[in-house]
Amino acid sequence: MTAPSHPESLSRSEHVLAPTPAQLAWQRDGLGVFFHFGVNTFAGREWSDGTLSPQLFDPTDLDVEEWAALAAELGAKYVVLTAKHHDGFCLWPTATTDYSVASSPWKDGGGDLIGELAEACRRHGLKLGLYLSPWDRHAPQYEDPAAYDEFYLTQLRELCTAYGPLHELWFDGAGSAGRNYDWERIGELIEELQPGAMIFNMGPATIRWVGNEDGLACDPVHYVTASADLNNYDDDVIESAVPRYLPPECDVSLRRGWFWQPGEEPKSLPHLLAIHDRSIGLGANLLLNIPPDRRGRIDPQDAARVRELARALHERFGSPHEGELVSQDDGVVQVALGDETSLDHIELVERLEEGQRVHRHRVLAEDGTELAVGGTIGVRRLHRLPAVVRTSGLRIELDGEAAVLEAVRVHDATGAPVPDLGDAYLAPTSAPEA
Ligand code: FUL
Repeated sequence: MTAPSHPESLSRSEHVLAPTPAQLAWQRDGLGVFFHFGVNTFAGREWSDGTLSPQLFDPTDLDVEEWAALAAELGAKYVVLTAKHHDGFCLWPTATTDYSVASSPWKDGGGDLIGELAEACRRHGLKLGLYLSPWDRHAPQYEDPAAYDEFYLTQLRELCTAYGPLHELWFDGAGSAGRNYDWERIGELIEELQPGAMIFNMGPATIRWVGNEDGLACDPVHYVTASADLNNYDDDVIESAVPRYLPPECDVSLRRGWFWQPGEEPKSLPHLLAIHDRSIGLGANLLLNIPPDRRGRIDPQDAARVRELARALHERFGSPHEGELVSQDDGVVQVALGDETSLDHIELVERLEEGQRVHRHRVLAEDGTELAVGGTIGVRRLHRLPAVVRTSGLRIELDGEAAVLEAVRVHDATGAPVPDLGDAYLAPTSAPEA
């Protein structure tokens, strides 16, 4: 298949790029939980420069079981842990540097946080992803690109061989503007050792960053693109010679910062629900950061807010009414709901095996009243209606060659908390002080 050079040509079906089965499975997972934990947690820092003492890393009551249980309770399908943040401190006893848990008082230097979390994830049916910052402010080799590439490849090899199947490898572009890493060898190594892992944003990426750290996508959400933003702090854009199928992941922290800091508070429930609807509800994945505190536990305020969110999502979407797709002809989908049904949310699922097709859509009630309009649908699209509607069927009009829906569900969320959507939540983006 020849990849198109202009997005307009994507409407020609022979040119629509399709996801791999692993990409589609990752998209269907939808929700992940990020854990930022490291020396910064103990120093009240967002970024540090690689000089903090490993002696600081001393969680007094570390309980990864609690982390995994909370992620599972929220309905997450995967987690991503900062194996190494920009400061270079490693959460596993790597052979590449002594700047790691092996030099810390935690378990007298005998601990392996990644190993512990991998086991907890297995117990809770969660898939494991790891973040390995390319930018490393501790490693002296960083000044010598060839030496650093070897060092980084060795770290990646350790992570890819010791902890079972990895679901995602998170390559954060922060600090890396203008720097080239050996992506060819990094890609070969992943292909050899973890062929099922999604590769976040850099090099041979299979998924991309949505372009902000507020957890917000915008309609339309295109899965095929030739560019992705590098990071939150520079204007650099990663361009590929041809478009690729690269579905977005929206990352955002429950709190203001990525690492736990005293005095910060979790985002409000309406804010979190708005993020849910602007990410998962637009067909993107959501990676919600829940930063463990200095004990190595989840801050009780954070745990309570996450449980509130889980309950609120369950109230809204926990009792779906599955529509019957009676016919799909020429972009018109007739959906039977059975008897007159009350609904205030509509959920659409596009068939994606042959690529993303829908670029506009309209949803009408049985009597012809327009209920919702939008752009892309993708792996899931949620429409919240301003009020409850009663109807026994829906007519859905799709624009997009060979577009097909896989499922239509409706929800009656009467009484459940619903968010006030808007862009008011967008936060400013400046680099943290390091
Ligand atoms: C950013 C980093 O600089 C932050 O510290 C955090 O890890 C976030 C997920 O990505 O670009």
